[in-house]
This record gives sequence, C-alpha cells and structure tokens, in this order.
Amino acid sequence: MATRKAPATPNISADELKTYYHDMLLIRRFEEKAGQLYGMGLIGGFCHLYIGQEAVVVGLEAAAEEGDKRVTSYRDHGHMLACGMNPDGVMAELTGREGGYSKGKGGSMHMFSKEKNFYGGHGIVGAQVPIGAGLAFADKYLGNDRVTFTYFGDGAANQGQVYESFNMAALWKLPVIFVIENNQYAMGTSQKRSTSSPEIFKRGEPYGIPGEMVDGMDVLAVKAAGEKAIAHCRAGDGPYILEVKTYRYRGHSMSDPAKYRTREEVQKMRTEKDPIDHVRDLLVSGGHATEDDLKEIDKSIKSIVNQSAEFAKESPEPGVDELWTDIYADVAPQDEDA
Ligand SMILES: Cc1ncc(C[n+]2csc(CCOP(=O)(O)OP(=O)(O)O)c2C)c(N)n1
Ligand SMILES: [Mg+2]
Repeated sequence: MATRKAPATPNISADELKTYYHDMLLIRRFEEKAGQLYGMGLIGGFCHLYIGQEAVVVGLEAAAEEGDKRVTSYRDHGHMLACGMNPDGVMAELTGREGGYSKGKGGSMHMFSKEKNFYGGHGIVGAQVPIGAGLAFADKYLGNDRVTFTYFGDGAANQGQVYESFNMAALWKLPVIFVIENNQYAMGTSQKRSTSSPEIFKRGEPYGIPGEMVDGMDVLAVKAAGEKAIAHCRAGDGPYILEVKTYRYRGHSMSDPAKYRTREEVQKMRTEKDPIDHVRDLLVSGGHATEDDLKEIDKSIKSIVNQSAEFAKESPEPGVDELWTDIYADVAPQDEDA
C-alpha cells in the first residue's frame, strides 16, 4: 500500500470515493484498450494517452456543475469520458468510424460534444487557451454564472498566446479556470530544461490572476482546489490558475520511445503516487469497500471498454460523401468550375 497523507477533504463519503475510483479506472482501462487497438493498426495517426493523469480531470469534473464548459489539448480522451461523453463514440472516433463523435473524420485530437460542453480536442499546442477565454467571455456576455475549464500543459505554458489570454481574461474578469496539467515533460523535454521558473502557477501574478499548485495525483486535493477556483469565478472575481502537478506513465504519444527519462523514474511514480491506488487504499483501509466490491467495479468497467471496442470495430468507415459535409465553404464537387 502506498504511503499517503490524509485526504485533503475529510468529509468524503464512501459513494463519492467509489465514483472517483470508477471514473479514473474507466479512463485508464479505456486508454489501455486504445493503446492495444493502436498496436493492432486500428487507430491511425497520433494517439496521446493520459494514463497517470486521471485524478486531474476526475477531480475537477467532480467540482463542476451542469453547463460548465471544458476545452483541452490533443491528450483529450480522459476529459471526454470524465464529462460524460459516451465511450462508444470516443472509441469509434479514435478508429476513424462513422459512429464516432466527429463521424470518423476528426480522430483522437478532434472530438467535440455540444451536449456535454466539450469544445475539443486541439492539436496545436496552446491553441485552446484563447478559445477557453472566448468561451468564458460568451458566458459573461450572456450573464450566466458558468465557468470554463481551459486545460493545457507545462510546455504550452511557454506560449505567447497564453499570456495574451491571461491579459484579456483578467481585464474583463472572465470566469475561466486555467488548468496547467504539469506532467513535467513537453514531448521529450523536461520542465527543468524548458521552463525558466518552476512555479508556473505564479505566472498570472503580473495580471492579478491568483494561482496555486495542486497535487494532481490526489483526486481529493484536485477537487478541493477546483471548488475554490470555481467559487472565485462564479462570484465574478475573474480567472484563476491551477497548476496541477501530475505525471504521464506512457510516452508523449504512441510513437515515443521515451529515452529522455529512466524506467526507474516512471516506476517510482507508479508505485508511490498512483492516483487510482490512492483511492483504492482509502476505500479499503476506511472499510468502505471490500476487494470483492472493487472487483465488481473493475468487471463493469471492462465490459464498458470491451463494448466500446466492439462498437468501434463494427461501425463502418465514413462514406466518400462525408468529404463534403461539416466544412466551412458550401462547395459541392460539381460546383468546382463555377
Ligand atoms: C504550435 C505547436 N508547436 C509544436 C507542436 C508539437 N508538439 C506537440 S505536443 C508538444 C509538447 C507539449 O507539451 P505540454 O504542453 O507539456 O503537453 P503534454 O503533451 O505534456 O500533455 C509539442 C511541442 C505543436 N503541436 N504545436
Ligand atoms: Mg507536459
């Protein structure tokens, strides 16, 4: 059993803990299955797995309310599952099938759900940050009290457009939470080699944006920090920065040989800090769940994930006609010479 501090939120119910365990494990097993399908050649292009980072998005979604929005980078499958998108539709999109969220035309990095207020899925590093500020601007303009979670990485935090967004968000007091998922690497570059100051959460200071560092391997700490940030935004006090310290166990993408760090480093995080083991320990040691209860949860997750892979394999590839739908200009093939 990993040694851990007492949970940051003391009044946590057994049901809540079980929900976090379930939601994190669903992401992990789904991603493992995606990794397998990639290895079998069923997923083409890029595939960036989120394994190890599950507590970040599950903790923040536990604090979110109906109508709140989220936008993120290409490492996005966990965010989609955590906000309630259907695993079948996500897996079918990963495999480029008609039943996918973007009808098989977007793939891993380009999925959206208006219903769940999930605004992508963005392959250009940092591109989602001004979009997140824009979504928050819309809510402020409409006069509601919804909040936008804008997720980006430690590498993206060195991009200029992040600071243009900080400036406008602070100036207009936009209800946006900038969530920096600091997994300590940007592709093969460690934070130490790329980032002038290790405390990224302080980068909002010149704009008057409060920020804090959070243990991203502890879902309860993430949830508590999320609640504080949300309260700040809903009260009309403007943006908030959460730098969530986390770690990805897999390579940057499926094609990364990961020569820039040692196996021991990864293994140490897995055995000492794993976010799912953490909640498992709390459940078992607190007498909230037996090993059999946890096995039941594992079993139900396995069946959801297997079903999503079956759904994906059975769904056809999009037809050629789909080349002419969902595009900006309404140009049909016969109009080309017009
Ligand atoms: C503008 C731009 N520059 C470079 C790339 C190539 N690239 C893809 S991911 C990445 C690293 C980003 O790291 P980080 O923001 O820490 O996110 P993580 O992958 O760790 O989740 C880079 C440089 C890109 N997609 N877009
Ligand atoms: Mg990173």
